[in-house]
Amino acid sequence: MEHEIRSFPENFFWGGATAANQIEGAWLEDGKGPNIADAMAAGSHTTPRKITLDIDENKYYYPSHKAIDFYHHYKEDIKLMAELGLKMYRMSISWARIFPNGCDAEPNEEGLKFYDSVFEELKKYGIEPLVTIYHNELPLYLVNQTSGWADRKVIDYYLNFASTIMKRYKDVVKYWIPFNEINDLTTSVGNWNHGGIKNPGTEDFSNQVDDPNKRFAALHNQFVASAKCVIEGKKINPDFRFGTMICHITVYPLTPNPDDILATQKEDQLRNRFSGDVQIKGVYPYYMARYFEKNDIHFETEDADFDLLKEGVCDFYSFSYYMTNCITTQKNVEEVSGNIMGGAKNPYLKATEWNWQIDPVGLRYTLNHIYDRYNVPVMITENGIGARDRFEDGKIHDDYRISYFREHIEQMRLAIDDGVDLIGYTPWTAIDVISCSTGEMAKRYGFIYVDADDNGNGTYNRYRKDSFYWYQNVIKTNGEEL
Ligand code: BGP
Repeated sequence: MEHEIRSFPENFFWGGATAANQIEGAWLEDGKGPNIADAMAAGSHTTPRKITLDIDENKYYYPSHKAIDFYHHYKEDIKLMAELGLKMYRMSISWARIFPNGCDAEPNEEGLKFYDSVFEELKKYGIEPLVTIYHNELPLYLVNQTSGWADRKVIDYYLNFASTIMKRYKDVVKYWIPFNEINDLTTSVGNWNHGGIKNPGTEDFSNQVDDPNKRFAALHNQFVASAKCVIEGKKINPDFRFGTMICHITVYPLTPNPDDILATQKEDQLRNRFSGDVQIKGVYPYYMARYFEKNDIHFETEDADFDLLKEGVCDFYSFSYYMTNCITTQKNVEEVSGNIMGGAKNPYLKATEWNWQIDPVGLRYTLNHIYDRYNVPVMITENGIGARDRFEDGKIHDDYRISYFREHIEQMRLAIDDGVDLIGYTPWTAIDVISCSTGEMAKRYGFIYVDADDNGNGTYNRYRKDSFYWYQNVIKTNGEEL
């Protein structure tokens, strides 16, 4: 007997995502202070982004300072998102817009008002906000005053920020993500934009000097901060729902050689499972103690931390999914890149211009793997293709983006058919943003095109891409027409 493939649930959150530092601009306007994203100069696929504690605009171009100027375009942008049909908008709140130094006694009212207006616009169109509290934006002052997230004091500063916004927006925001891609701190690339850690000798983003003691201290502090945020948030409004946000780099063994299988398991444990387990199960998995011992990694913890981790678990599992990579013990294999880690090239997959492998079937596999492991509702909070768009006569024919999304959404539906409780999808990105890893505008992800180039030149006018109309119909038909 033939079975019909299950449809997307009626109340499925079709959405789009962004992050404050990649869209807002207005980096020092209305009382905002500088943050770590503001200290990253522009780079490219081949030129790494420089990290400069002294921001020198005469010497470097810093893309976040203007970004796509969402700060002055939010009404127009949200109107376009409404036209697109978004049911959910994932955005982040800039800590330094609310507390310019990160640890000020009073919040900056102008900053709070800005997000009041953003939420008001979203409400007008019935778009549900999903707010990332920390998306790679430690206020720069704290980098100089503390050792970034490796310092336990930052937990309290974060909590003060998180409580301030959760109280202010308690009636308009229900869904929260305490940390974006928290597991990025399992790699050295996470030091700066996740941990706010700049070790002596670090000059650029893609080649950072690493001190695993500090890095894992920072990760532990973020776990504790996340748990405290969940506990505090539920007191503010018991209806709040909190999600993890794991940068899920799904890994496959390159060959059936048992050595490759084992190496893949180890990689998966460290990069993916570890952080998800802490935030959903509330415990450090057994293998981490041994990992710290073998690698001589030491950091400060308090007994009470482990009770907090148990109590402050997240309600749903959300993750970003861009690519899969292969793992092998063989040397000299062809390699591919990724947002936090690369791997060996998979001969069955194609890659983007930035060498991220495209693997829609891997998304179904990943969804099943996650739901099987955690048994809580699942949301995909980032997925998309960074590509160079051609802008001609106000049109952008991005059929490659349509194909990418079509193939991934087909696999999402199959995962739902497998029984996975998938509740939402907020692709990266609702509108073009500046790239995090390269600082380029040219690496575009959006359904909405922004006329700006890598150096901040352009009209900043917005245009609907072909993918805009395509996704609009996907949402309208609840995923029936792809
Ligand atoms: C994720 C980040 C996003 C985003 C995305 C794409 O890791 O959470 O902020 O930028 O990757 O990466 P990139 O901008 O480097 O292409």
